[in-house]
Amino acid sequence: MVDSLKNSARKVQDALDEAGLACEVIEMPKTTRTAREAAAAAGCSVGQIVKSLIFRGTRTQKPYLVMASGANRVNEHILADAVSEPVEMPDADFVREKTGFAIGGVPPIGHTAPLETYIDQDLLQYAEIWAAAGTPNAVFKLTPTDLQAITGGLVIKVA
Ligand code: 5CA
Repeated sequence: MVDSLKNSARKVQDALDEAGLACEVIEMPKTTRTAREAAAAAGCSVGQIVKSLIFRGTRTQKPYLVMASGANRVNEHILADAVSEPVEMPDADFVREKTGFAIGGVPPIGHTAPLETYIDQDLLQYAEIWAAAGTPNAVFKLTPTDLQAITGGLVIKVA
């Protein structure tokens, strides 16, 4: 029953509904805090897990959201080129402040404020991908096309 969702997962379900996407947030019995754990819980490959990573521009302090394949490590130099400034990995407080969610559950949508978003081109090879839905055990399944539509993200090579 959707009404049993935790507040943070409910926020994501509401954002999905508002975006007109027929995606259902699922709370797993086991942790989905890391990409590997999420893949095990969803029964998919690690590459099909969408990591929602926040980077910070070192000049502007602006947050950038990178939706990366769970199989990839984001190359900060490539991202710096895309955003035209050096980037760094911020601390957990910055992530919570800019997204409204804690690390381990940061979703692609439903953030405190809209975020400039980039999508790992490697995610486009899959028919279905899974993303975090607000908490360390909530996920939802979507297509790469959906991900582009709901985030307005620019597809780039990140790894
Ligand atoms: N729920 C899973 C799968 S969707 C998940 O959220 N994975 S994740 O990769 O998107 O989020 C974890 C990421 O948060 C890590 O890859 C890392 O980039 C970042 N992270 C973890 N710990 C910290 C920390 N202390 N400070 C800043 N970033 C961190």
